[in-house]
Amino acid sequence: MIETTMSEQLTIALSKGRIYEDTLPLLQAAGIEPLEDPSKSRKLIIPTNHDHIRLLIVRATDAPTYVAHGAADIGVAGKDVLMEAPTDNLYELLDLQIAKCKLMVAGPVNEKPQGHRLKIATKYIKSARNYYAQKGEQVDLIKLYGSMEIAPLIDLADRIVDLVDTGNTLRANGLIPLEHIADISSRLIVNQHAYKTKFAQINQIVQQFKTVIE
Ligand code: PRT
Ligand code: MG
Repeated sequence: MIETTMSEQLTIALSKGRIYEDTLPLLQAAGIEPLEDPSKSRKLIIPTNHDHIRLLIVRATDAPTYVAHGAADIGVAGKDVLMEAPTDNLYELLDLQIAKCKLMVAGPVNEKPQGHRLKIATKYIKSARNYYAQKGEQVDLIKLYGSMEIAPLIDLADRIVDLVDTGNTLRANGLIPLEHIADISSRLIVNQHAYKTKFAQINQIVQQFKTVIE
């Protein structure tokens, strides 16, 4: 049995942007200070004030992959991303209550009557499939990787399934939210093996994060 100490190497996967910004205060509460700002640095591995703790800056959709494969011990990922990704080898430990938004169905303000099966454009194929299956509604799903709002404007699709925060993006494109699918926030995820071998260290971070989550 290898003895685990509090100063074992720990790698944390985070994405730039809102998740990084909103995770900073949580890291701070855990006494973890990044030594560089990923929005200014091109470095993708950011050292911290602890020699044994480092941050991996990854694409938001890739965070669960790094953690599932043990390339990172823990990470932060949106529930939207987790609902699409295979979650084998992962535990979802905490709802961090950050980067909140809603997964919604949206469509044109003046929707034409449909004489056909609804065509839904989305990046969130799995979530959309589950949602319409639960409603018992047959739809055709069209996978897009971004700029979903365009699809109904040029008749690629009737509606979209996308994340909505302020609703400004929908409004700017003549769309309105129609149906609420899920409330979304970011989660602390952990590699199942790391959670056993580095339990004390990870648990300490979890407890310190908890003190600042509203
Ligand atoms: O941008 P990139 O392609 O690198 O990846 P990403 O878009 O997955 O990353 P990022 O950083 O943009 O989002 C990370 C996580 O933040 C997502 O997985 C969500 O869990 C969460 N989040 C919270 C959001 C939003 N709010 C949000 N508003 N992610 C995206 N949006 C987008 C939305 O897709 C739409 O285009 O913002 C637009 C809508 O915003 P409003 O305010 O106009 O309604
Ligand atoms: Mg984005």
